[in-house]
Amino acid sequence: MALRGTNDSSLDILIQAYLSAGLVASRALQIAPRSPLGLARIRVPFSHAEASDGGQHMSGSFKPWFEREFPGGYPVDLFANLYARLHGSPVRVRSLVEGLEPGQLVRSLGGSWSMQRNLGHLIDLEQLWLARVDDFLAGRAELTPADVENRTTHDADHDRSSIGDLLDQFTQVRGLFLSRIVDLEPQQLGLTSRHPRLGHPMRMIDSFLFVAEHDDHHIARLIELRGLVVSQP
Ligand code: NI
Repeated sequence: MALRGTNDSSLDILIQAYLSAGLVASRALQIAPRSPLGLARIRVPFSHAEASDGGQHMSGSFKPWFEREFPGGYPVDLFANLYARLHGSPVRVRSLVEGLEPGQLVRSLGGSWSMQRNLGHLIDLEQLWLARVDDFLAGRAELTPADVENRTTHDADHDRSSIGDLLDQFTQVRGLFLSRIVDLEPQQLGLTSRHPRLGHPMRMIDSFLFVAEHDDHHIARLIELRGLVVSQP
């Protein structure tokens, strides 16, 4: 793929300009600028959001992660678009924690994960995504299974880290993942292996859609949490 050679610093400047334009637009619509997308108005009952894994996966207005289905079929010739989505996740997360106090970033609402723990969880899972790329390329019949109880994230206590360190770590591990997939050939993107939890074959490119959707799942939660910690001192 012809993505290598992208000037990351100039790309980041463009992305920041894009985000700034969005902030201006939200101000024009009189949406509270500290509440991206105005989602502070959405109230998820946290007793309902509690899940067996500690409530980190949203319910209410959000579909629980384990109820998601991935039928496959993502076009291989749209890999660059998927790559762009995966590339943008660290910047999107950074925009959502900007301006918040340390106490807001580690605040747990209704026993669910704080903003920092959601970010730490994204960092923790990057090893799994890398391992699965290796599984596809090695021709393994089944992908490396996820730790469905998220023990790593529960044990890591990401609330004790600084937000700056967590952001840097996510940028670093995602960069490693991107460098691993950027040069894959279309034929490699079509390699298939069985997803252990979903119980059906998955192509490598569809596994990247799985990663992008998992990013969005937790980024949506970060948007919601940002609105809640700002509006509920
Ligand atoms: Ni998750």
